[in-house]
Amino acid sequence: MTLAAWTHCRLATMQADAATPYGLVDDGVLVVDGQQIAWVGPLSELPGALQARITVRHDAQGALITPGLIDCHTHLVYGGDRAHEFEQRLHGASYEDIARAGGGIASTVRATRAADAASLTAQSLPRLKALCAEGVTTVEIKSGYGLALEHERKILKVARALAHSTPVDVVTTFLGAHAVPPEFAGRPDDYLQEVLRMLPLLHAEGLVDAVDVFCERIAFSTAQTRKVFEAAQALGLAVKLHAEQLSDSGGSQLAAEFGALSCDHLEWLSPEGSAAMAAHGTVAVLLPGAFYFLRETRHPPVALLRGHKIPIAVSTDCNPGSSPCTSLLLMLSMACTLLQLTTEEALAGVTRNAALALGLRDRGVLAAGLRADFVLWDVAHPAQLSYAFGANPRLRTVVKGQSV
Ligand code: DI6
Ligand code: FE
Repeated sequence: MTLAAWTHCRLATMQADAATPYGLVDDGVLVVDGQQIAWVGPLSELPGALQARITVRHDAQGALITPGLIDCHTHLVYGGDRAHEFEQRLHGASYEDIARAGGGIASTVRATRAADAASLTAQSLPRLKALCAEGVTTVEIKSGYGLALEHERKILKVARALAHSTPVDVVTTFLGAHAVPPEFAGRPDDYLQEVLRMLPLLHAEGLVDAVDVFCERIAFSTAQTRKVFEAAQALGLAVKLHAEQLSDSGGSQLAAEFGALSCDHLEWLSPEGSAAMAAHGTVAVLLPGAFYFLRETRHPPVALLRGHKIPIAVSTDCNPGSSPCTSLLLMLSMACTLLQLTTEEALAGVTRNAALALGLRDRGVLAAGLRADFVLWDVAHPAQLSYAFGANPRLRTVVKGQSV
């Protein structure tokens, strides 16, 4: 058996109950046993018996080591782009105007349906590789630009297959209830029945890890969302929700009632919604890229989230309409600058709390018994990861104990 030790490093363990900010350990040691972390702590406390069994030594040369980053909300498998809509918005059209006029999500649905699996893979892989290049080791990918069985299946299969082209772990989410496709125009409830038909079929094919809905006045109502959640619950699937992004629809209360893993966006979250999320352990996922790109002025109520001790995650929301972004490090900076998170909250948002948002208990912090997913950075202090925007100080990524 191989026991490998990483030494000469500073560790940001991100353990929730750590005595120091970021769970910082100076002159730390990380011992890896196969795919798992066996021990983590200061060199001075490394047990002699364990030290005697170490067979491989890696000198980290003063690097900072954090858990592997987790991007817990992306729509990165899609065809085409929407740069022309960006131009329209700069000339005064709003995101909702464009959506109502048949652009927006519908235009990406056209491009995604037109792309075969090979083309969709070719278009999406660079986005996943860009995330990996910044130390991302787990990515959630949603469907939702197919909106018909064969195309939703194609997206989810491409998402699963991408995991084999890169070292990252991919978690898939069925977002059939993202928009009403053109063939169901004016018949949203008929389309909802189609969503309810697709879900068990795709689940039976092993393509669905969780279920999401875009609950918004330009998308699906809370009553429609409830039907999708009931279907997910019947299959034993976890749910999450795009909630209170453009208006307060009350989606967060509904999601919390279903024990949702997360509610995402939340600019318009009410005190009642926040209380419901706190009561059910639902994570708040903040998406500063969409806030920035849509030039929102309404801030997610961070003080309310803190007051309720709701875990806050941060993600790219990588998608062609509201956040064409493949940099999770940039989201750290924006989470601090635009949404006023602390640098420690931002880093917890892409590690510990992002893991919670995906229901993954085996990663997100550096602790014995968890997956050995971690990143070596050329920085002295973890605040520098949020501070220097546009920089990428990643030195090396280790996934399940292997350098990648
Ligand atoms: N909320 C979002 O921010 C994305 N989807 C969603 O439900 C935007 C999707 C798009 O505009 O293509
Ligand atoms: Fe989204």
